[in-house]
Amino acid sequence: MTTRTPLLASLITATTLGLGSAALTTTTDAVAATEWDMPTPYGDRTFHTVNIREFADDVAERTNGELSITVHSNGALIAHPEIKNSVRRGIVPIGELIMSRLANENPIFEVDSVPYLAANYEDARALWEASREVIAEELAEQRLRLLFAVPWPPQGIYTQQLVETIDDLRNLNMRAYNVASERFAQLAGAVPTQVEVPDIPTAFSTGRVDAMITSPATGADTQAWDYLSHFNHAQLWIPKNMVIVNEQDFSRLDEATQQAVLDAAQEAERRGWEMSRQETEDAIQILRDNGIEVSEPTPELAESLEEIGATMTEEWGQRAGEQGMRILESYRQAHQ
Ligand code: PCA
Repeated sequence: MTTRTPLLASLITATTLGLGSAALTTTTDAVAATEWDMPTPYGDRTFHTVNIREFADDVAERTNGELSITVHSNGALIAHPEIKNSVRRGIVPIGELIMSRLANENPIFEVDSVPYLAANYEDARALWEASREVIAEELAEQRLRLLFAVPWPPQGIYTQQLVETIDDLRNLNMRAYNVASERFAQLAGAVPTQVEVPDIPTAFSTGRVDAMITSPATGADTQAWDYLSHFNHAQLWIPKNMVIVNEQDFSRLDEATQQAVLDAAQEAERRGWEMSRQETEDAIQILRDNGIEVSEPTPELAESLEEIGATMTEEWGQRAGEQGMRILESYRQAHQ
C-alpha cells in the first residue's frame, strides 16, 4: 500500500485496534444505541458527581447499553451558567445544575435556599415533597423534565478567623453561588462575589475572596484548609442539585428505555439523599483532620443569623407569589 486518504487511514487504524467493529455492527442492528452527553458543574470528588456516574451506569445496565450517558464533570463541557439553556435548546439532552441558580426566572426555584425554612434533612425532604410538583410543572413549560434532585449538606460559613458575632463578617469579600448566598452576604455587611466551585481555589489564592458560604462537602472537595482556617456549621439552608432532560430527547427513547431512565432516576434520588447525610459527617471530619476549626454559632451570632433569615423569608414570600404560597401551604401541612 502506498497512499491512503487520512479518513481511510484512521478507519483502518480503528478497525485494526478493534474499535471499528461496534460502529459497523450498530448499522445493521434494529435499534442503534443512543448516546447522551451530560454536562455537570462539579468535580469528580463531589458526591453528586459520584452519584450521577452511578446513575449513568445504572441506565446503561437497565437498557443493556441501548442508552449510554457520558458524564462531563466540573463544567468542562458546558459551564454551569449555560447548562440549563443548553438542555432547553437541545444542545445537550441532559444535564445537572443547582436548582436555585434559576431564582431569577422564578423564586420557587430558590425555596430551598431560604435560611432556616428547612435546615435539617427531615424538613428539607418535606419541603422537597411540597415543592416538587410546582417546580416540575414550571420546568415542563420549558419542555424540560425534572428527573431527580439531591441536596447538598447544610450550608455554613468559612472564614480566615473565628466568627463570634455577625460583625466579624463585616466587609469581608464573600464568595457566593446563588441569589440567596449573595443576599445573605449583603445582610451580614459583607461584599458578595459569585464564584463557581472549580474557580474557588484561584479566587482565594488571588485574594478576590476571603470567606465563603458552602457545605462541609464543598469545603472538603476544594481543600478549604489551603486558604481558610474556620468553619461555622451554621446550617443555614439545604440547597439541591437537579438533573433535567430535554423532553424531546426523552420522548425519542422507546418506552422501555424511558421507564429505565425514570427508575434509575428514582434510585439516584434515594441514594443521593443518603450520600448527602453521610457526607455531612464525613466532610466535617475531613475538615477537622486537616486543621480547620469547626464551631457552632454563638448565641449572639445565632440571633443575628435568625434575623437575617426572617428578613430573607419575608423577601422571598413577597417575590414568590401564588406558586410560592402553594408550596408553603403544603409544607406547613406536612409539618402538622
Ligand atoms: N456547594 C455548591 C452549592 C452548595 C454547596 O454546598 C457551591 O458551593 O457552589
